[in-house]
Amino acid sequence: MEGEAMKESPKARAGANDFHTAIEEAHVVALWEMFDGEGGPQPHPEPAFHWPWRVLEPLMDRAVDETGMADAERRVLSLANPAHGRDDYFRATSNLNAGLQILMPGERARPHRHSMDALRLVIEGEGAATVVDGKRCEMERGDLILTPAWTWHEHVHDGETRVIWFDALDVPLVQDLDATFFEPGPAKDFPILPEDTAFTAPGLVPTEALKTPYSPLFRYPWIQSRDALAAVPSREDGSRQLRYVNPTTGGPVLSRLDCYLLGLESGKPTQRYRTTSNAVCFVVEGSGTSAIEEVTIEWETNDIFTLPHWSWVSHTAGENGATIFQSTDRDVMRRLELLREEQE
Ligand code: GTQ
Repeated sequence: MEGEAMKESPKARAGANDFHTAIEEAHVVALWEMFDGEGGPQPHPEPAFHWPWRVLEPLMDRAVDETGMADAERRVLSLANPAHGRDDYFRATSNLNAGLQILMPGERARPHRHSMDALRLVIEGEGAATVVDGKRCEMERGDLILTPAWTWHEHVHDGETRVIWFDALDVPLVQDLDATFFEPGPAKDFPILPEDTAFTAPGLVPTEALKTPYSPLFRYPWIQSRDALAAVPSREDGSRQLRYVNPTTGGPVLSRLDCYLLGLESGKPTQRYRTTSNAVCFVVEGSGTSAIEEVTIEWETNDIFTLPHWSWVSHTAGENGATIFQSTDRDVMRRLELLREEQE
């Protein structure tokens, strides 16, 4: 037996070793040894992750003690998903960054622009504004404010209390594509865009050709989004959904961030679905639970949690129903012909 093994295996093994040494030296990899050729995204995406407001809120106050706006470009706590490691601190989920930003009365986050798309969903406070390419966008709870790629933006605050908002950006995708550009202010050379009031009549848009790859509306006020969602017919599972769109194209508000508002009826689990796109959820109203593959998240108002791609998802709202804002990379996946969606 041993003699036989001595005759065949070592030779075969030596051959294999020679081969593996040779391919390593040649900087090539034998693919047939790496893939089984079946299934979805491999390895499976990270588990869903949850950042509760009760944990983050005290840290925002401490962030104010830690740094003044003279020293910080932006006072942001970036939500770093542990599945991606602490060094990858811009990844809340695969392609999406999220964070919380705080500005105190009288403070200002100076103007800059970057190649990343960004948006803000206001959590609390009054009297702050984001100035986007010279347009002043007031920030009130639930408002969506867009700061599209390469638009100048600064945050100012003339109010009386702290202002906190949710930030979402496409940082990981732009970093992976190595297309990050950043320029500090002063802001200059704004494109000429119609005032937001030019879009406030439903179904009417200016005929003047707008060449921006983003919505010319930079502010989507909460009172309008809330009333619109309330009027949307419910699906069979009790959920209602709105998409925030660029009124001139019907497409996503930003080239690489596609936003939705989801209304949930109390106690009714939504139909399970999965998609190749990723989402970061911000709970605008209510509480509930979400079953996301093997993870169940119990969320409350102002909590943030992720829906990683290709994970089966079902949400159930608590007593008074719930409203969830979702920032996604869905339209990126669609335009790349990589969007797959399934419902049970
Ligand atoms: O407010 O411009 O969360 O540049 C990360 C990068 C916010 C901002 C972030 C940014 C900003």
